[in-house]
Amino acid sequence: APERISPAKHPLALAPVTAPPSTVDGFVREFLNNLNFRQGVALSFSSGNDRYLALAETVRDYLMARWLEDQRRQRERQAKGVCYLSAEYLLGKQLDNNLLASGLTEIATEALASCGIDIDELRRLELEPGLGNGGLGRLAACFIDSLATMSVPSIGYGLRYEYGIFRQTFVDGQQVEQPDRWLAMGSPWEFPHPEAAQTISFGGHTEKYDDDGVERTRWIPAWNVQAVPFNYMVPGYQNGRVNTLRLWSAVATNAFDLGVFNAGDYAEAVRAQTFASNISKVLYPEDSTPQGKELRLQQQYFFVAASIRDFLDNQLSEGYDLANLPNRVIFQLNDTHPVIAVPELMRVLVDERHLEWADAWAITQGCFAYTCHTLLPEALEEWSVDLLGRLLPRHLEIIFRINEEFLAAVREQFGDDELRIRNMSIVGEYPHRSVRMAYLATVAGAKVNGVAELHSQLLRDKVLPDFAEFFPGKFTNVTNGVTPRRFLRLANPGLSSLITDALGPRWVTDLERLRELEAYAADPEFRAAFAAVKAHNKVRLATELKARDGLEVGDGHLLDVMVKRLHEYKRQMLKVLHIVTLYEGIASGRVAASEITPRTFVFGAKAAPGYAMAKRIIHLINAVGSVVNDDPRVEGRLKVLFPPNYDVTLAEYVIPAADLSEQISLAGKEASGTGNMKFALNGALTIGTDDGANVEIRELVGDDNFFLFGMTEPEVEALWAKGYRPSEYYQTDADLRRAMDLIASGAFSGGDRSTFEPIISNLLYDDRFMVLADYASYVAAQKTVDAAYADQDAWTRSAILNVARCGYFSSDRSMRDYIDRIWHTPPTP
Ligand code: H53
Repeated sequence: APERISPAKHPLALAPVTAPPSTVDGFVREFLNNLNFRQGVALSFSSGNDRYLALAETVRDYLMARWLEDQRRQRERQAKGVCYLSAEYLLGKQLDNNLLASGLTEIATEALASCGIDIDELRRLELEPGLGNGGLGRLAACFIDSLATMSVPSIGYGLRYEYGIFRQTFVDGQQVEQPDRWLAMGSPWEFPHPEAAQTISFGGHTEKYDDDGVERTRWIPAWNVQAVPFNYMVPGYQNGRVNTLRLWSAVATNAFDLGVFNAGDYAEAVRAQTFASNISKVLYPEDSTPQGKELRLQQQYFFVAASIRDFLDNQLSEGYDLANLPNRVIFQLNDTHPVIAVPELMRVLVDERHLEWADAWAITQGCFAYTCHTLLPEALEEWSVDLLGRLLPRHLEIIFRINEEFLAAVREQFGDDELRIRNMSIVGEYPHRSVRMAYLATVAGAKVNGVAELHSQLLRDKVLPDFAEFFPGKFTNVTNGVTPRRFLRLANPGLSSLITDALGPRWVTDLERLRELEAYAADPEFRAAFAAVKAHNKVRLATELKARDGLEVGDGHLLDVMVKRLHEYKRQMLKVLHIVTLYEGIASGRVAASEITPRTFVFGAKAAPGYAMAKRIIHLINAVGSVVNDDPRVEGRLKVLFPPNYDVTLAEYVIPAADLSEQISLAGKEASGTGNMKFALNGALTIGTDDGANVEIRELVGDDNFFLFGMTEPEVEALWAKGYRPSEYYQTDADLRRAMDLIASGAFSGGDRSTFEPIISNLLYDDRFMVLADYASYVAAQKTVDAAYADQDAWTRSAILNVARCGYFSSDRSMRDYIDRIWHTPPTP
């Protein structure tokens, strides 16, 4: 706990902390102070990075008074709050967001201009903290933004990876990963608190002991590591509220026992000890396909153990009665990654605080809720009993006991139905003994939610049906959302002004107001203005891609965008087959180039470094791109662009410029998707399957404003049941055959037929994600897109209706649903 200072006497020490004056002069003074006194440079000799850091510090200074006040109040009020536990936060750049939140954008721009500085140049210098892989990490970032904006008492807990998601480069069209040194130039947005470090333990064994006649267990760990918290401000949108994101960094403990190591080998002893600091070194780059590495389990335990201890030690009032904990906090488990928090809380309550097991279990069940983000079996983490026993022996015992009592309860209800018991056991026996973290979370959580209607339904009916039956009422849905601050207000200033001119400014925190735009869709003047914004955003993207990567967007082209992680289930291959079909048609002379709607295809996608097929598909996209872009026969008609290193910063250019949003996963595979929401909100039309949140987007925008194709989830199931033979589609569909043959012929690999052979064979003989089955339907839907795009005015009308009808997808609404259905944590404005 922080040390208390005896009452201060100086009047300044008694006054509340105040922000500098919100004027241009006030800003200039603060900025120069920071430049001189913190960066230690004079303006005339400062580097761009100096100026960026001083600017960031200045924005921080303006937010500081509110932050300190909010921290004080949260502690004083002891209102129920949310601890969001997430291994990933994909934050994006902070400067612009924090300027917007504090309402300082104009003042800062003018202040810097008056010092001869172009604020845009400083914006570019910021490196985004890429502390996440994709949808799940970005969702966490949207949620903490909404919680601050809605004044919900909350704190985000996570890991401060020294290296975030890798920087993607292409060498001969193939992905090469580079380390992301995001901290190298300084990190002005974080506040380290080494004095508040926690000691986190691993390994060793457990033993029973007699505590005045009570038998207890204690854990004798083998090694420790220090968890140092770094705090980040999470400002609400112009509401004077600043919440906290607390990320943990691992540091070796300095106490080490020389005797344990080679006596006298000081250097070796130090080296062995510092390996502990590896824990927060790097983000694992797999999105929804975890690799089960020991270091990953260390990361997970490290951050949740530190977070729980931090909450119990620092957020609760003196002498707090832990029986009331469920009325004070809800720990939201973001996927299975933080689920080891469940046995950790049990261990703290039983072993350290000496509560009875049953009481501790009741508290634990009241304090956790679990969000499942996937349907892919390989994404539901399992940890081998061996590994858990070695790394966290006490936690393994606790898990066994939880499981024993749970299975006893199951037997009581269903009798000795051994198959059911085996299916529901938290400890799986095959192919090796392992702990099923999703089951543990489901048993422990007060609620379990999926992330879109369809997903929650499939979760209940297909993934966890026995649990849904055993725990009626535990399962619920909260459809994902995205923050309108970053993904509309900041990313699309043109559309934002247009909306504000029409509706006033309140849509930014009340996105359902966009409904009122429906009336404007009928107004030719508004349509023209809307189309002009889209055109402007395309130019902005074209300029950026040219400067960033030397890429050229086709003039007047339909901008057709597919940006997301590279995964077979997301089916980038379907998009490739469409492009090759268009190209082959022209190149072979069967189709006149003039018949084709000019399109620029934009891809953005990172592949997990160990995912060979995904990397091969990246290679193929680049290979198709270089052939298509160089072929004079399709000049002016088709372009394929694949800027490397798609990240939040690039997303903010790409999404507002898109005409067509590709959401083409196999039905039943994409839990929700959130890119789909961002595109629709920015006036792109979706071509998509009946999957994830696409279903809800289509319901809201209407069939006329959405290009649906492909099998439904029940149809997919039926086809599997009947027996899926992809090669039959190849045999019977001439367009498909020609496209696949062209790839197989080596046309995109300098005549080498082997380069992409594994892709072709996989499609022909395996095709787990049924690309070939949906190909014809997809190509037909793309023809409908062409026809629709020919009527520009009607297209614009549809685009406006997409914007108007997607207010539901604000993450503010998601937060409201979490509060109503799961958390019951009222805002404290
Ligand atoms: O989470 C998103 C969903 C998306 C889903 C994604 C996700 C990850 O990014 C990582 C792991 C995981 O289990 C799920 O694939 O469909 O929109 C946010 O809920």
